Amino acid sequence: MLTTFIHTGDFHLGRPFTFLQQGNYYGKNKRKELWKAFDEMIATVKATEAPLLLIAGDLFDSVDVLTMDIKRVAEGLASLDQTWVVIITGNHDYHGTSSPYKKVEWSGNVHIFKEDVFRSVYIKELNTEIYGMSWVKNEYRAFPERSFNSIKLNDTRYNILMVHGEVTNQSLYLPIDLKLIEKKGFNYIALGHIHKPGLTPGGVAYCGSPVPLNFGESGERGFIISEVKTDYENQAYLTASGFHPIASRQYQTIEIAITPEDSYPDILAKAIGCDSQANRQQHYYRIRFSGYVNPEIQMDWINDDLEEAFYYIETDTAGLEPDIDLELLIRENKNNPIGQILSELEKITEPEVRKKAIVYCIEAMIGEGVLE
Ligand SMILES: [Mn+2]
Repeated sequence: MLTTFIHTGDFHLGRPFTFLQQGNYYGKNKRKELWKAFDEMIATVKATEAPLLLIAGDLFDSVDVLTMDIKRVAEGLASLDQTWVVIITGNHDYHGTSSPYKKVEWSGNVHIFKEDVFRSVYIKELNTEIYGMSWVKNEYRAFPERSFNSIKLNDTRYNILMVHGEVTNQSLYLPIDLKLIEKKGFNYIALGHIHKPGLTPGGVAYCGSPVPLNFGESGERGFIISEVKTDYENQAYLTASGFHPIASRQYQTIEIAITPEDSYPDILAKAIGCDSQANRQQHYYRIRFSGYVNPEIQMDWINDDLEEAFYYIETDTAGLEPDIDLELLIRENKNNPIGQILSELEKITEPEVRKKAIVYCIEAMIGEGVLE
């Protein structure tokens, strides 16, 4: 009888991480963090004595991951000798010619779906039937509807569906029609691919990425633990699912508004004031400056000047405009070289280059006392 199961996926193990802030340090730490999350997942399966673990695709980041990484996963799953593990492949680790799943031996408790039509595995001791479809190439513009429609559920069993794709009308990543899959009558639908965890009241869930992978993935991450109770009187199964967070460094994108009255130390203080010292030394920060800045202030070294206050910091000053009334300056200097230079610089088409050129020019002119 099924009592507990864990739904995870989208680990993207073996992913090479690159960061804007220099050095391989962050990539190495990120790689370690992924493995730590995998180990924590294995430990949780053991601690909860869950008899079933579902991995809904993209366990590996690519079909070119190192064999040692695949072995590490296979060993971790083999250590779950009281647990059935059911895996589907996703767009990143699709089961093609160079499938990572072909490169190592998998223990007897691991079942891997290897076709892009729906198949099922029935685990008798859990009275549970799991239907799944794997990716065998890296693009699916259509859901295998005919194969899905041929599924006939046995209502006396606990029925689970596993699919890796996108709940949407049109996609290159296996579009899923939620209504279609819901009405079949599965007790639980384990989805993968979308990295933001989400659970519907109808028992359809994206487990999300257990560790956030980039600045697009904000908020808490983890996996899903579901409890199953059998209602013998009504011959039904009751499933209650909860989210189990995994502690990892989060990605924070923060907007900071600058005014022309702010001095350079004011700007640094605003950036450092965005979060507590403990948080700044823990998470990844991307600070976006916006508003108008005193044209005397150069933002070129802002990242270096903030580096020590953060574990990881990247800054974006593209939304920051120099506090200059350029039209007025050009008009006031219409008959001298200052106006001529400024109106030439204004013709630069690339906005970032234009902005910098005008700021440097004005700064130089103020520095030389030509302009005040
Ligand atoms: Mn995917």
